[in-house]
Amino acid sequence: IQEPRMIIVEVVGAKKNVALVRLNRPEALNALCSQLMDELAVALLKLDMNTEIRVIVLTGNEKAFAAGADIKEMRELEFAQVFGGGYLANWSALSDVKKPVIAAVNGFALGGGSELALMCDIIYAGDTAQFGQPEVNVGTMPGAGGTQRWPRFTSKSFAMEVCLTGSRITAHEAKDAGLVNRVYPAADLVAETIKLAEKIAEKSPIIVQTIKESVNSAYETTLNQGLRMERRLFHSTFATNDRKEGMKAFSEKRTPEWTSS
Ligand code: CO8
Repeated sequence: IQEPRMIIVEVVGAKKNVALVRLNRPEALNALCSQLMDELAVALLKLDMNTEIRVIVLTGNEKAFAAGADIKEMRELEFAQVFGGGYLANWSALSDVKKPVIAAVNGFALGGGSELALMCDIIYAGDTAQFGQPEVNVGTMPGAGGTQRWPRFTSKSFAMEVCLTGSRITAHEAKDAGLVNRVYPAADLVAETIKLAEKIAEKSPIIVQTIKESVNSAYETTLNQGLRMERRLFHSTFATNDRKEGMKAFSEKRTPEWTSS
């Protein structure tokens, strides 16, 4: 197996339980070519199975989170190739990850780059971040969730403006619109995001995973189906040792010791 060339994976945090994945193709503003997305999919799968890792932080560099799918790679492709070959089918790997994935967005998050951030569970941004869906300017449209997630995260009207104009919005505008939770000075962003990841990493992994699945069902199902699913998942926590330990520790006024079982 070849070592990745276009991403860097590090284990970070005081307890070494957070993975920091950096997109690392700075010469192309982290444009998401097939090789980079293949490397990312493989790395995410490995991290999802690695029991030492509790939370994944995805970032780029200060200039760009990612400036979109690789236009130079796409330029000569024909319909039959992209449709028949399932072009960029590996993009869904990120939304298949069971552990929490937090995006730390500095610089450009455009097109597929913005969509990649929207696939993450939480988005923090640096004050220089810019989000946008400029596909309309190159004669195509978002293809990795842009037209679906923007309206769910913000509003239909806001999503229409972003997708139909291709104009970029700032980190603060993205926060006001409900896309981004917090905005930090660009230089502090990754450290602040790792702090958030460490806070989540303190919790029981099995319960964290269950909560992530339940929150996601709010986007994927009707309210009634989501509520039924939430109730069932809540019931299922009673089959875990961590639920017993959590409530016992509360009664004994001590910190719980999670075993993720
Ligand atoms: N693809 C390929 N190369 C890129 C891309 C890109 N998306 N973005 C930047 N680059 C390259 C540039 O070509 C340039 O390379 P070179 O030095 O060889 O000319 C290098 O990165 C630096 O870029 P610039 O010189 O343009 O830097 P500027 O600071 O002047 O401008 C911008 C920065 C504004 C971000 C500008 O680069 C830009 O507009 N980039 C394109 C943004 C864009 O249109 N993105 C959308 C692409 S389409 C898409 O993402 C569809 C997603 C569908 C996913 C479907 C999954 C199933």
